[in-house]
Amino acid sequence: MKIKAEFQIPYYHYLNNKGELAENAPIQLSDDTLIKYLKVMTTIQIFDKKSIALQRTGKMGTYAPIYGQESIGTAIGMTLAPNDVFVPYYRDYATLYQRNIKLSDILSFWGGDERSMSFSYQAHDFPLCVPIASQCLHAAGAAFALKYQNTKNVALVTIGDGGTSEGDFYEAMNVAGAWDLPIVFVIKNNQWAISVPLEKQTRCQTLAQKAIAAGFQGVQVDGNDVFALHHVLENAIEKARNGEPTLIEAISYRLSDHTTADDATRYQPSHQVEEAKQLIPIERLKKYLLKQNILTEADIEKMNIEAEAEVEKNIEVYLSQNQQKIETIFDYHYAALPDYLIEQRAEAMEEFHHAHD
Ligand SMILES: Cc1ncc(C[n+]2csc(CCOP(=O)(O)OP(=O)(O)O)c2C)c(N)n1
Repeated sequence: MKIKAEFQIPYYHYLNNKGELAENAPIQLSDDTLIKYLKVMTTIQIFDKKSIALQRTGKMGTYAPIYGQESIGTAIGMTLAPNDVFVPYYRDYATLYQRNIKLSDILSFWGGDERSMSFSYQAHDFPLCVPIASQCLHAAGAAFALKYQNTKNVALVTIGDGGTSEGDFYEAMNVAGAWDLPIVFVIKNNQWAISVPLEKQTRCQTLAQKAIAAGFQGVQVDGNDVFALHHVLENAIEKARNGEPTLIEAISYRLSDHTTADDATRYQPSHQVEEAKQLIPIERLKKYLLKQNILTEADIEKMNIEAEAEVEKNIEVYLSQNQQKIETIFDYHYAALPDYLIEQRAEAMEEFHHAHD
């Protein structure tokens, strides 16, 4: 017997929970970069809280929160170049925000108006994607196009831990390896796929090792550590520019309900939630910035106030937009509606008018 293949999965972590940076950390981030990190994460955390409030008060539809996972999307936004192609799943507000997508457009999406995802002003990025893992194939297609056109741009796609059990994920990974595509896959491993915990999702020791079967490197990174994320993403994006894909598994925790239609207290063990709360990325970054005298408490307070005002402005824009008519739910799928949908359409219109009279 001979060993035909062996592999290792590295894990990157530089900023500890006390806000101390490892002495041997092979990355330095400028004060301006770190302040931008905090600004984006603060804005998105406020956006998240207010979005939940909008849903709870009947002003928006179902919404997928990102509490506890703000740093992964922020790091992607910080490292991906404007002309690269970003292919999100549905918890990617931090990245979209940095790629100039209006927060009011994200609210419109969750308000049921998908026209807001056409991004006429950022046309090469993809819309939020709810059909799990399908975005991986779209990203592989985009990466193929970028390669075919001889650009040095890359596609970066995100997916949840549960999504990595889908065929679309494996197919996209396989073609990325086989065709040397300029692509980076980022798994936002928040430990849960709705109520299914990771240990029931897979027997794999890591999700990152799924890359090995596709013929390229998989790495794990502390998804609550902006230094490690920045380092790993920068390297992976650079490698992708030369036709070498990477799978990044960013470890985090979903400190929220799956969506506003869920109640996570029914299945997330409270001791686990308490442990995860000690690891919140924004708190860790604040500790570092305060310790290093890069920011003061007053600076952070000012940042909060400014972020709050920006989010409020976007909420006003969202609320002042004309709502789509209720019947549009039915109007764009069929050339001729089947009878049962004609009936449902009429019923929906009647209920809507009844509720708004
Ligand atoms: C193809 C498909 N199957 C099922 C669903 C229903 N669904 C929505 S979210 C979700 C769980 C996804 O979990 P994960 O990939 O871990 O991402 P997370 O929501 O935790 O960020 C499922 C099964 C869907 N949207 N699309």
